[in-house]
Amino acid sequence: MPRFSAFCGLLLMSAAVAAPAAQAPITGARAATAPPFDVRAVATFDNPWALTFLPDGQILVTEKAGRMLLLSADGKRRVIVAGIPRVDSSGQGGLGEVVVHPGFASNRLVYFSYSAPGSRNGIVLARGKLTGGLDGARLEGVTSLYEAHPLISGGHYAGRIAFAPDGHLFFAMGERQKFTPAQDLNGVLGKIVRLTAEGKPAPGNPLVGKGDPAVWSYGHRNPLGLAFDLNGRLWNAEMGPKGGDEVNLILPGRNYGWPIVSNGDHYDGRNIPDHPARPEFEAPKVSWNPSISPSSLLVYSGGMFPRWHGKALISALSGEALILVDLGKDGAREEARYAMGKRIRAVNQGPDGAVYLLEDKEGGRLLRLTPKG
Ligand SMILES: [Ca+2]
Repeated sequence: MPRFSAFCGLLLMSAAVAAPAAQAPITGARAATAPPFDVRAVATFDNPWALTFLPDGQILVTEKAGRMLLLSADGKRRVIVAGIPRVDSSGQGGLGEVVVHPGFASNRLVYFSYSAPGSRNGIVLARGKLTGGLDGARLEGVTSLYEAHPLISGGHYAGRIAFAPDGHLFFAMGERQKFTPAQDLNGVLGKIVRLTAEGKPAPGNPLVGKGDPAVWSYGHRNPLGLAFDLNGRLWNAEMGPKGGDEVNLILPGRNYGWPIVSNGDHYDGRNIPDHPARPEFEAPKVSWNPSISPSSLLVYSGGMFPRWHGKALISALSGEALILVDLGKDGAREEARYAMGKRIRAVNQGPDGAVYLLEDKEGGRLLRLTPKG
């Protein structure tokens, strides 16, 4: 099942473990491991971006240009979901994340993100109620619950959504390639915010009085992966600049240092001090140089791949791989890298424990991974 299901009801925010002082090793290019899975293509899309599963196995997929599709569990039948607002799909914008509410089976609520039309815009968190099925699906009553601010033009948006085990919603936003917004606590660009399921700043957020009341953590660049692990800890994966892609353990009120520190450097070659130079900022638990371009992060909770249980799977664009990361008590480490030969835009898990990937770009396929037969 999607990211939120397999948690016991721990009280996690406050129980999150303290960050160890140790600095993450910088990982270089790594040899691929022989994959323990068979791959079957089950559908094809035009620039797919995200996918999620309904409890019965049907699949929702977003395409960057603005379509949401509902597919049968086997991928063979599909329908366009009506009711999606118009999106700005220029540059890195478009229709993005899609997840279902933890209580979807009874409330049918679907949450999604998109970049709104306009010369200056923000990534929008929206919600609607899924009605109908493969004979005609629609999101009814679509409402914008939250919009990133300040409004700005261009750059990367992120827009990843994760429900916490206690029902709060975490929303990750990019700094739009404008650097300094990630450190400005009056705005939410380059931040992870913690919201109620209605999109309001959640009670008890850590920076109330010091900045925007929604902010949970800051100093992020392009946080495209966001998921809770089986112990209730929140992890992200984010794209660094040239090098310096990261996996971070996300703790309340912490500053992850972008753009002051990065294990990568500017695209034009100018140096950015590495994390060890400024230990007051949270250092990544895993960092990659050269880049792998992490596009999403799943914490695997199924039984089909016992060795992956409780570990993170990261889809990689430039890395053209699925990367297995062991989430340890005090750190994390890359455990295996499975070459996929294509840019991978998203990873998620079906209700039966199979792992699904979306390839990037036009003609991107939905791949179903099952243990090697
Ligand atoms: Ca650096």
